[in-house]
Amino acid sequence: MAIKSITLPDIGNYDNTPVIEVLISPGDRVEKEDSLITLESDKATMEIPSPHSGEIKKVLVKVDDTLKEGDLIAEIEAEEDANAPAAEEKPAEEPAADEPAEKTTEEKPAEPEKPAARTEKAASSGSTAAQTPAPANRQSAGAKSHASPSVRLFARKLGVDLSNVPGTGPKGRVLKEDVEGTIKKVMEGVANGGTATGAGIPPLPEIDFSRFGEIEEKPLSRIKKLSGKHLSTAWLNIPHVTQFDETDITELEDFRKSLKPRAEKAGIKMTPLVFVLKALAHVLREFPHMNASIAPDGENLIIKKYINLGVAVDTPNGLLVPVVRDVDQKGIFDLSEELMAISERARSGKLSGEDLSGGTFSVSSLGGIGGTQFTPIVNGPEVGILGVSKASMQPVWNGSDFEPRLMLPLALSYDHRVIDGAEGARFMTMLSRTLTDLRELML
Ligand code: CAO
Repeated sequence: MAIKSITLPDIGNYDNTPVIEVLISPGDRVEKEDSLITLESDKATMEIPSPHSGEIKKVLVKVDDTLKEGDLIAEIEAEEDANAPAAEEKPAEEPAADEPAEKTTEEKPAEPEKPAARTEKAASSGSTAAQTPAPANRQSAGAKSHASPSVRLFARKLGVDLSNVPGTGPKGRVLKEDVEGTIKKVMEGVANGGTATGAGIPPLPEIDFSRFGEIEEKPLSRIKKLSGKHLSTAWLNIPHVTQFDETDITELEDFRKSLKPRAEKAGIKMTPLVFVLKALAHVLREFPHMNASIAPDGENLIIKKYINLGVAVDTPNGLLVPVVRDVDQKGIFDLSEELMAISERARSGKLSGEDLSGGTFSVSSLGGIGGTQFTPIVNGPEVGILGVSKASMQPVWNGSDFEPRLMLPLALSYDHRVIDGAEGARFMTMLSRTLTDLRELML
């Protein structure tokens, strides 16, 4: 073992090139070819590799120093270079397997040497490829993202993981603007009430659709923009499980029809949904964890002793979720009247802030439209949401025959951090039982 000086090798026609990054400290162990410092001229950045393996004893440069060939970089207690692997004989300019063959203007030195010329120089000076600075766009083996050292430095300073930044440069190279764009998107999400969780998720690619045909660009409604952000936040923050069931509501439907004349007389439209709300309130009493929210510190569960159900309403401008309060304390007629009033206010844009707040669990019914099932997104920070699809007559086996029964498809999505699968299944089973036999409500 001997102390050896590491000097700046021939880097082409560059004098007084500033150091933008010092990657080593005294005491660091480096392998041959590990980068020691990064230089950046006005046209190119390059990492200077170590010619030896060993322990760094002294670092003789600092950021903003300017270097020329032969200047001292560091002192290393070098190990013997026994049996230098054949790969080390490879000229630095030969692109790595995963590296783009071309280099951008931005990345080329001002007066680029022909790769062959630099190879010759390395060989004639007795230096190995290891001593020749790697071009700026060279990636270390196994590196996931293509980016120049200056972009890597920029990302590192801002704590951005480059593997999360989609590159828009040639062959997917990550540019400084890509890092800036990622940070901007994250900051917008946070500023708009999102949480930082999931912020590292790469954005979808931006595509110029007009390249493929005629397009028309229309602004999203204010409601769509707001609900879109809320839905994304809920989707990203809540580990969802959706459990499906089909409930026999043949008798419920007979009962509803029998009440219809009375309801019509009172000017009320009584749909299956109010029965679902009533049954839900009953089951939520038995499953208080479903009528809860995780505390912001993530350490506690806040259980609500009131049952206020948010009902998703389809409006011309987008989805709104007004809240029907104290559902457990109201009768079917009152609930029907309230549901009619609140959905009318939602559609005519007359909901108040009060109407839209205080929900403890939500319901999304597409039963009046169609479809057999869908997976609703939990209206966080609530814990669960019930999706209701269109009931249909189906042949159901009763043990000896097929019977025509009216079956209602239900989908329960819940936050799996709060509700275990077994609890979710029990909840659904009790809800189904209650809807099939409304006498359960009296128990
Ligand atoms: N199965 C079969 N028929 C059903 C049904 C079901 N599950 N639910 C409702 N119906 C019937 C009703 O009985 C009514 O029939 P009649 O006109 O013969 O009486 C018809 O479908 C229309 O009902 P409705 O939709 O007007 O009333 P509702 O009480 O079922 O729902 C409301 C009210 C406000 C929830 C609903 O109008 C609505 O906006 N639904 C859309 C919700 C939504 O967009 N969810 C998706 C959110 S997530 O993207």
